[in-house]
Amino acid sequence: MKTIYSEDHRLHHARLELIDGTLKPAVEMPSRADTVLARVREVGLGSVDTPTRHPRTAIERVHAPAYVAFLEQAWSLWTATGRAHDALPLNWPIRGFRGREPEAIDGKLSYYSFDAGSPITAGTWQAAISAVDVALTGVDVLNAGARSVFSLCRPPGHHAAADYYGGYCFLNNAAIAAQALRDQGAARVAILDVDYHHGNGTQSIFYERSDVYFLSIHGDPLQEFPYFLGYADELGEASGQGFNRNYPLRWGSGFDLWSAALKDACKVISDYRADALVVSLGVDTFEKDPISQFKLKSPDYLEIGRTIAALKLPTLFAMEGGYAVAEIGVNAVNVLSGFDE
Ligand code: SP5
Ligand code: ZN
Repeated sequence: MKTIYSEDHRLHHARLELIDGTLKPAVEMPSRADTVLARVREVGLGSVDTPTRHPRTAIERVHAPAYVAFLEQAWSLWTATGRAHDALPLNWPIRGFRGREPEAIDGKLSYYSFDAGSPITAGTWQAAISAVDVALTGVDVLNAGARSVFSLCRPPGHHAAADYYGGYCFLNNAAIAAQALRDQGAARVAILDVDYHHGNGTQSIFYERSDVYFLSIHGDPLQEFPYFLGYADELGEASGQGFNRNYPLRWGSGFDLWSAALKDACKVISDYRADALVVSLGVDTFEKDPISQFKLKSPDYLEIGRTIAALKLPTLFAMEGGYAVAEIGVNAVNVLSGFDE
């Protein structure tokens, strides 16, 4: 399978994130993509192509234009206040607060985000739109007749909703790809999110729609980030009722429980008669992931790829999380190699 990759991901290089009550070196770092790309080349997965630029309208099919404009301007507004270090928000509205957008950049960061772990840097905007191009070029590859494609997106996207960022995600690459597939002729698209964390952004984007079915296997929100979405009783609303599925699993879950959830999800996708599949491919389910609590082992990822391949759908894999930098390449590419078998 072809890989789509852009060097522009390096432009997003956060120094510190707030985690565990302290500022630590950001785990979502450029070397993640390097490890994955090196493994793609090592196993000879297929050609590695550069993305083509796509129009901003494709982004605005999913994201609010005001939010996109905010992301584009955030760094210059932040530095205009005399700061040269990465931008982080500090407080959020809770029950009883007003929902008005502030004028000050610090207030805008809060207004358009849900966590303090996702720094905006000098190159975040450029990197984020390059990741979207990586996803949309993947869609072009599928529409040209390929059975599958690997969009090596960075920064990741699945926590980003229509008008907010968080969880290291700014623009929702997988959601933008799914929408592009719809706009270019697919009647039904399924998004299968196998990242360790719930894909809250993707879920919320498609929650009231029946044309994009979202399914996610992830750490139980009772225990795990993002905490406030991802329960099993979230089944969609309005026209989307019955077109959303969550598989929350407790900390410590291994491949027995995880693969049972995957098999159920694949049955749902098959019954839905999707025309195309987008996989939000996070490998932070790995036993040695530094911020996660599942127990998957490297060979398990081959089996995940085989199971997904059995759906026999045109499939776009979009890279999401995975922070065990040494093993992320083997694990992510195992999914792709298993799919190609
Ligand atoms: C794309 C993606 O995988 N985003 C994940 C963002 C998670 N950020 C917050 C994680 C907090 C985890 N707390 C556990 C600390 C381990 N000592
Ligand atoms: Zn994750």
